[in-house]
Amino acid sequence: MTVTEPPGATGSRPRTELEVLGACPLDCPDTCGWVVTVRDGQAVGLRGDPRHPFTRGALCVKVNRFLEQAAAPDRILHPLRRTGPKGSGRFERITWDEALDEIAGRLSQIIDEHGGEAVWPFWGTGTLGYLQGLEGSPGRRLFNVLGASQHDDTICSVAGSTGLKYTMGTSAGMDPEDLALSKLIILWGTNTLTSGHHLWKFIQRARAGGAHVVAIDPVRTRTAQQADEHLAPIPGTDAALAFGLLHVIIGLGAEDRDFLDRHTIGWAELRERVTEFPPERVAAITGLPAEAIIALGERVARTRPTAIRATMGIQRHAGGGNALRALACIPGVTGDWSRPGGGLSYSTGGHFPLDHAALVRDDLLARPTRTLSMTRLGDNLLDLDDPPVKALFVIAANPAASNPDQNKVRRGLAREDLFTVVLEQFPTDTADYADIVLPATMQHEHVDVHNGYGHLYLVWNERAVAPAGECLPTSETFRRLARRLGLTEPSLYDSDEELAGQLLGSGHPRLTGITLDRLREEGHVRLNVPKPFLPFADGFPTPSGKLEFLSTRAAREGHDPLPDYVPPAEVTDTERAARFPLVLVSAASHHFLNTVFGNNPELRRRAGAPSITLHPSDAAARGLTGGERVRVGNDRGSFEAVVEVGDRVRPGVAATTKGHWAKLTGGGNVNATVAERDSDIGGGAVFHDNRVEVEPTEPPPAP
Ligand SMILES: Nc1nc2c(c(=O)[nH]1)N[C@H]1C(S)=C(S)[C@@H](COP(=O)(O)OP(=O)(O)OC[C@H]3O[C@@H](n4cnc5c(=O)[nH]c(N)nc54)[C@H](O)[C@@H]3O)O[C@H]1N2
Ligand SMILES: Nc1nc2c(c(=O)[nH]1)N[C@H]1C(S)=C(S)[C@@H](COP(=O)(O)OP(=O)(O)OC[C@H]3O[C@@H](n4cnc5c(=O)[nH]c(N)nc54)[C@H](O)[C@@H]3O)O[C@H]1N2
Ligand code: SF4
Ligand SMILES: [Mo]
Repeated sequence: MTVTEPPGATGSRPRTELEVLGACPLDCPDTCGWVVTVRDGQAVGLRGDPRHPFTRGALCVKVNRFLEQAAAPDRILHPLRRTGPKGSGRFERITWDEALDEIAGRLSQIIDEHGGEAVWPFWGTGTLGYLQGLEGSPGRRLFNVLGASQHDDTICSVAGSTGLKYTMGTSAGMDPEDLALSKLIILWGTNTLTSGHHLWKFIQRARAGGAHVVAIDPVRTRTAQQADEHLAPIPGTDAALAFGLLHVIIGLGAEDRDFLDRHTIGWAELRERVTEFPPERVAAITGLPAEAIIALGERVARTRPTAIRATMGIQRHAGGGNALRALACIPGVTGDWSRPGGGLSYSTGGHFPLDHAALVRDDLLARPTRTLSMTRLGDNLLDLDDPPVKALFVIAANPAASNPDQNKVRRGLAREDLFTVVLEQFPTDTADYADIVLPATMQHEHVDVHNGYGHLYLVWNERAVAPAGECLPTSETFRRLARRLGLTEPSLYDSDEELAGQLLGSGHPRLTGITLDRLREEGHVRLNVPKPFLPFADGFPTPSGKLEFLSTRAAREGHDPLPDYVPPAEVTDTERAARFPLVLVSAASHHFLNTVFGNNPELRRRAGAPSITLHPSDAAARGLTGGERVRVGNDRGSFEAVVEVGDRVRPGVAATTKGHWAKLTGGGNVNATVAERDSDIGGGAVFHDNRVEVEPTEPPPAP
């Protein structure tokens, strides 16, 4: 933190101006460092930290409006109690004492009657801070003492992470900064310029060094538009494409024999599987021309190092886990893992050896309790018994807008016998269903510690200003609730700084010298890893220590020991295709971060109304020319959208974005159409594996 002299202070009272270092809390790989300018206790400016090696001074179109958002008139500033029916959003202001008394009373009664497992702490991704949100860090000690159900965070990256772990032993691959050293970059199901744009400068650096950039995405996104080449496969067919590329690579004899012998297991079996995917078959599965598959396979075969950047998009399908597994085989065959600038980059999260166990203290559980899947919220609220969920704590999540099968989720949340507490900053679609809403601080009002999942820096977030209204940090809310419940376990009362110290205290060499004091002083610190970073120079963290094309661990967990192509559930369902002909992909919005900022007037204006992009042939078949309002739906539900026509999508595929608040955009959003269904591995959500039809909402004009 630096204190600067006031430039030309006027008046009798001296003015102070502080620059406070912090971090963007949102679920974005870039985890930017930021600088808050504080004048007389008020946050008057926010900019990217120019010294942060990844941020380099720039935030993004969304977070540039963070301070405006923090001061927005709809910010929740006091505890609230519901006065209208569930879902109505009608509340009265109450005091913290009243709120905590009511919560403690209801909770004790529910636990007495139904046991601790009737309580479900439901954590989302509103903040990735270890102290205020990530993976349920705050409150988890308390819920463990209460013997609550465990929350399985399946909404985002579990399929891909688990799939990659089978092959690589971890989902943490390349340092994304090392993409700058690549000669071929494949942006595979990732919209870099929208969903984590700071990586782009490293890609541009590679280009300056002669790299070729290929985008593989069923939609011509901003990123695909900027690439040198764009392949648009049928959604959910990436594993087949990966095998097709390997077919070409192996056909050319371009595999790295030495790497295969020394660092992999299951090469013979993988090669056998690859023979099932000649380019002609892959062309039929993916809808890509065989020549394009052959040409890209040849390019990978002859270009060292090749980097694959694949993030969360391609796993949101029935075969999502296997898709990432298959992609991870490519650098194993080419040997790119041994070259700086080569390999696969997905999430760097697993490279941070933080002591998460010390933070969440699962040892406080008296006995193991059941695990409830986040993306089965509807099923779990409506169909569970023994015990049913009777108390739901929603923490930094907005499931009524973000979860699959919105209508089912709402039916669950509407249950009169369910006691729901929502810790929030804004009156979201979910908060409308709360019995009690507790006001949460925003990032510049609390402390937190973050790691990037698209870089290798730890970032400290210093508190810059006092909380707005009566808002409390989520960590403090649970300390107060513990006290109200009369709990005596001492660790429930550890301060935020104590918690941060425990998290950093794993003793791992990558953290040597990275103390809380140093992190606080410097704002960000890179892990103790070399640059460039070869993550598997000392072997892969698999059971064999090698890259496992053939995974006995996968087999033990009920999967094919080899990666395979698992077809998407709805994309390839011909019966369903007859009723709902359009495959709808709903990826990241440029102007919202999940549903955060979905209520910001300026970002809503820039984003426009929810839209659906149709290929000209699909539009023409429905008599649509663009600009019409339509209802987009299937047997699960529907939402309103405005038609855009363009060849940004391939025929049969339609595109929209996530993030719109249902209540601000006609009462439903895209998740009214998405199924509550699990992916092949890890039980992940399948947002892009979805079929719909569109119908005009207005009668066509008279001829
Ligand atoms: N601006 C902005 N940034 C964000 C977010 C946001 O909401 N807005 N969300 C954040 C979060 S939580 C996450 S998880 C990430 C998500 O960001 P990404 O990892 O980029 O994931 P998605 O946006 O879901 O999808 C990425 C791309 O994959 C494409 N895609 C969909 N299905 C397939 C397929 O089967 N194959 C291939 N090859 N491509 C496919 C989509 O068209 C899309 O362009 O971004 C984070 N960053
Ligand atoms: N159709 C479709 N749906 C999707 C996706 C998709 O690709 N397509 N992507 C999915 C993905 S990748 C993700 S990660 C999920 C995200 O889904 P969720 O985890 O539900 O995340 P958000 O919708 O952003 O809601 C987070 C809420 O946390 C609140 N919040 C922020 N900071 C804090 C804090 O410090 N304390 C507290 N108490 N609250 C806070 C915010 O105000 C916000 O309302 O959405 C998923 N939904
Ligand atoms: S959302 Fe991403 S790009 Fe924007 S400020 Fe946050 S970390 Fe940076
Ligand atoms: Mo996500």
